[in-house]
Amino acid sequence: MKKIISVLSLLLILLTCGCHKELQTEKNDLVSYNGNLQVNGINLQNQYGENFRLKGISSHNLYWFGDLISYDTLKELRDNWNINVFRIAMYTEEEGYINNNNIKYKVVNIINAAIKLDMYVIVDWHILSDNDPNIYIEEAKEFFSEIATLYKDKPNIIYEICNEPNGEDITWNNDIKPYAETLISTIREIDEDAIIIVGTPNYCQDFDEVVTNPVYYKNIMYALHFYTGTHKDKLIEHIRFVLGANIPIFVSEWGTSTANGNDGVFFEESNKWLEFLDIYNISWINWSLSDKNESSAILQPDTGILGIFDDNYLSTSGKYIKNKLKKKS
Ligand code: IDC
Repeated sequence: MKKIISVLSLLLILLTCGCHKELQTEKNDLVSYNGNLQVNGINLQNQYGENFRLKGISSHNLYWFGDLISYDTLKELRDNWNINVFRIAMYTEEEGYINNNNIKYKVVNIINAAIKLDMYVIVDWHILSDNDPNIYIEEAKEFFSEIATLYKDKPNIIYEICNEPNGEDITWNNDIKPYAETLISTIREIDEDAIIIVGTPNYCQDFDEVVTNPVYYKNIMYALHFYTGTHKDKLIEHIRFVLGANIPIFVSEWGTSTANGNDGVFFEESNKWLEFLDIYNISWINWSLSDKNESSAILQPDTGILGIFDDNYLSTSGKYIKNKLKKKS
């Protein structure tokens, strides 16, 4: 009997180790393997010129939900959710950087944790209510110069220079492209080749002018954002056309809700979008790591970080997203 028990426990230990191993991040996802990323046509590639895909989660506004993000949170997301990138949404307004410069120390802490964990990290200048990126262009130049100076030698960093330009009078040709060129040249003076993601008109959904007038720098990708309860087939068809025009797309934000961040989860529509992104190997980041009472949050309301470690505290969207991230494609 004793023998049987000990054989059984050995088997159990072996089985658990096996499972655990399966959940660990594969080497192929890590920065130490993939190195400096590059853009080739519409594809994101690693240092060996192999197509490479980033998938991860975005923070919410750091001022409200920044405390949820730590080395341990990122490690768990890396090891048990399979994320290989984390997006730091540093709002400019709404208690963000403009009136609260110190938020940049939080940004730096998260970047440092991601570097230690061998993960990619996106530094997002999260404009939103300040719809025109030119409003705070001087602050943006200063901020990105500082970040680029600190991290120019680290392949982990991806710059996202303006979350979502919006407003009918804010156009690609007149406002966003000139801003992008200024910021790209500011960053490139310090960091010659990191990936830079550029926001596009109408909350990152209208590429008509981008297609005819892209920026002429290498390693640039263009942001597409969608919320599956609001943005459907029409936008998918637009993006098919954009990809056909050889414009590289990065989904730096999407949600399973409607565009207000709530009223989800839209499973069928989300599946459709993810299948579309799979076909083109497009990288994606889900909105958002928060425990706010809104359906796009991955954690149940007011449960802190519990859900990161224990599925019982995940929201419906959180469960859906964790499943999708764990499914390798
Ligand atoms: C939303 C948050 C919500 C917050 C609001 C304003 O989910 O809790 O009150 O911002 O700060 C975006 C934006 C993103 C939005 C999100 C959902 O990039 O900041 O977050 N969304 O509305 N674009 C389209 C949707």
